[in-house]
Amino acid sequence: MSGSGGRIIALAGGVGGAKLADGLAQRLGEYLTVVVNTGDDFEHLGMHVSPDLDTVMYTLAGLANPSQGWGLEGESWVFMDQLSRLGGPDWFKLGDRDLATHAIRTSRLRGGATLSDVTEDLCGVLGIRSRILPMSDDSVRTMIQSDGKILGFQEYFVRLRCEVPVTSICFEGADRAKLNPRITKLHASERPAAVVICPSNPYLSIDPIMAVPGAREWLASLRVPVVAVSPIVAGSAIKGPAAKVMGELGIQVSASAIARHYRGVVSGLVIDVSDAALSNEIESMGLPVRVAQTVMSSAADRLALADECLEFARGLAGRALEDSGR
Ligand code: FO1
Repeated sequence: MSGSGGRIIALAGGVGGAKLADGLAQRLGEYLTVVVNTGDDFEHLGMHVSPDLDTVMYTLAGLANPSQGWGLEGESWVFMDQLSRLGGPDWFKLGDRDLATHAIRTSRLRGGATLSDVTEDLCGVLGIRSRILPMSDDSVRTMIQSDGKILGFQEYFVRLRCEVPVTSICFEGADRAKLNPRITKLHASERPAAVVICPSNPYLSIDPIMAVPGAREWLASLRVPVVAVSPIVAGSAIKGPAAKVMGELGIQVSASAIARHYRGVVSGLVIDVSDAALSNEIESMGLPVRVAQTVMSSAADRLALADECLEFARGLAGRALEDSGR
């Protein structure tokens, strides 16, 4: 499965997802396709910004800012300085080099290109061998309901720093969106060997992908192991607001809750070594568990987790799908 053993599809959102996608990309090169959440996309200063696509793209190109996780390493901020001086909206930081990506994307989209076309061309120029596909070429916007107010995702995430409570989450436009046709075409020529759901926020990054009509059916129709990595480790999120959001939605913050969330979609769950004690509880839900080090602090950690996922999926490949609760 790794290298010569077949095509792998990864589903990913932003920073946490991009790290595992990077480990998989190092192992699999062109045999990896990453399907990316675009629910975080928004129009800002007249530009179309696709934060998760860019985070995955920059990470796989080896260009990401390692401390932020998003944006480019060695970025300069002359544009932001001037924007602030002019009284412009400076809550969302657009680096000088990063701006070029948004400008090219916006102008190509206005000229009639699809988000998939632009992403493919940018990835080509950046020398990325794996394929990166937006979940849809249509507009889907993750919206946060907080105490009666509806907030756009970046307004919630960046401007308000996730400080307001989440009452509910919806994916505006998802019901009218079409799953990216390049995704459904993927297995027409060659059936993938497995799907890996990266440790992205299940509620804010993976659910928008699943909300696109046909996404769940497409996953099930592949009839291959679908392995998810829990982003919750020892009752906390490795990064981002997953734990806070789960608490606010009345969901227990644990890897077991992630197992319940993904039940019916995945055929196995990778949990962190610190959660090994939850294995029996999760397996009693009919979901096989792999215990691994899921916190990725180094490049070697990304590769090691990628290998764990691929080996786990290989082991599940022979199992009857009904046995694993799908
Ligand atoms: N995240 C922040 O916390 N602050 C920012 O100012 C910010 C700017 C930004 C610009 C371009 C881009 O592609 C991503 C950016 N992000 C920023 C990250 C982004 O908001 C989130 O990481 C994702 O949407 C969540 O996955």
